[in-house]
Amino acid sequence: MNDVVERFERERWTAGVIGLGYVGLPLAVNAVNQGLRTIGFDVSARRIEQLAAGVSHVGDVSGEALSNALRTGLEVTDDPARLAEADAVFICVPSPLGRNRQPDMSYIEAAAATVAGIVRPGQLISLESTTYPGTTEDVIVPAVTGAGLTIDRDVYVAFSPERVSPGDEMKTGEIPKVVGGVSAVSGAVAAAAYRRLVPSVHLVSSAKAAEMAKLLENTYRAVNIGLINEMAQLAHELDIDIWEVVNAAATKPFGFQAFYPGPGVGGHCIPLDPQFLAWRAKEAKFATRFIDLAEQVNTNMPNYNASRIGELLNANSLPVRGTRILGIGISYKANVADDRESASLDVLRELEHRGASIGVFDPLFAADHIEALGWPAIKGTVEELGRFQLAVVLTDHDAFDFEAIADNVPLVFDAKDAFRRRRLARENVTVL
Ligand code: SAJ
Repeated sequence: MNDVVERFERERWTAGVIGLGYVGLPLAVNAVNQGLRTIGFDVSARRIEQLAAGVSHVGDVSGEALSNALRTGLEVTDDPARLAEADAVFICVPSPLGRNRQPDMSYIEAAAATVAGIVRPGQLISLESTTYPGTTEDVIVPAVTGAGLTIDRDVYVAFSPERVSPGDEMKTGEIPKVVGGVSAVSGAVAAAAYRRLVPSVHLVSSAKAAEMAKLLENTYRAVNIGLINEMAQLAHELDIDIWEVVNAAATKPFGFQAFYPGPGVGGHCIPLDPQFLAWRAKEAKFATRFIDLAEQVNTNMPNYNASRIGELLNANSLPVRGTRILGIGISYKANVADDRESASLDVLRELEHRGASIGVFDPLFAADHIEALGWPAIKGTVEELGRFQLAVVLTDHDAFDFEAIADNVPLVFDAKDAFRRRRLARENVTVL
């Protein structure tokens, strides 16, 4: 085993990545930047064609970084057979929830089938996709043994959760990684491989522990966001400014991490990941009450925001029905052009359901994307802003001119405390 660990620690081996999305592409580019030849595989021929032309679809990988990687060791392909050349294969495919919030394992299972077709002695196979504890043993190991190979004698199998936070400045190569093997030997080999990719590797005793660590990280966020969303509703009932309270509590230099209320919880991680744990817990006849309660509170936040907006209109003798409301920001979080699972869309749909006439202003999206959602795309000119009676700030991209919004729209509902965080005090702005 030591010679294998040595090989991964010292030699120039070849990395293989299955899935070149917001996790796999940064991993592949980082591997090349660490001096490793890398074969990036994706099932989408179109995505491969674009990547080969140096066009990146991932916000955290610039066209320049991609082109540089293509020049210095990255090959992209839609031919899975090329992965046989890789000494370590990193699986970075989607792991969404399917119908009735059950894990949709189809992408991981398809990747496992690809591995079964290319796996060979000497390889490390590492699953990175967020999933329920036990997946690596249940799905990846059988793909390897089914190909006639033996774990630890021929092939090493591990799990290492991705920790990408889209739009944040920390890059894949700078973030510590948790690694857990299906055995101690596989764990040691995987840790050696990952030490070539990231500055810090934290080895745990099993793949299941690594799978659970990822789910704990994101469940921690979902539950604390649920807590602050409930506190926001209570504070409003008590006529207390929740934002002032959070900022005050955050002055405590220990034992408190600030979370903030908002339109709800979006993205492809926080709303979904805790459900993997809840699903696996149910299989073990265990009730995950915190996860379930946070899910209830967070998924009700769009409705709560719509009610608060209705209250504000009412206080200004305006019915929701027929009022022209401008949605400011549809991404699931600031400075990211991604509206998957975005609570901002849910707020606007609820307002429309209550009879409002909706327009959308989000400069991170093309007009046709917004119009495909069923709403006119506003470019933010003074003339356009003046057409609306209320603006609702749902995602506070840095690109917005908040002064122009408050100067030209009579009423503003600010679900992100965007104005005060930018030291813009405005009489016509009401915070969540
Ligand atoms: N949100 C709140 N209040 C908060 C924090 C977030 O309402 O105090 C909302 C955001 O607006 C967003 C959602 O929750 O709609 C998720 O926010 P996020 O900051 O967790 O954003 P993600 O999902 O892009 O990134 C997360 C990572 N974020 C951070 O660590 C800061 C992390 O949870 C995971 O590493 C990553 O997803 C992942 O891929 O699992």
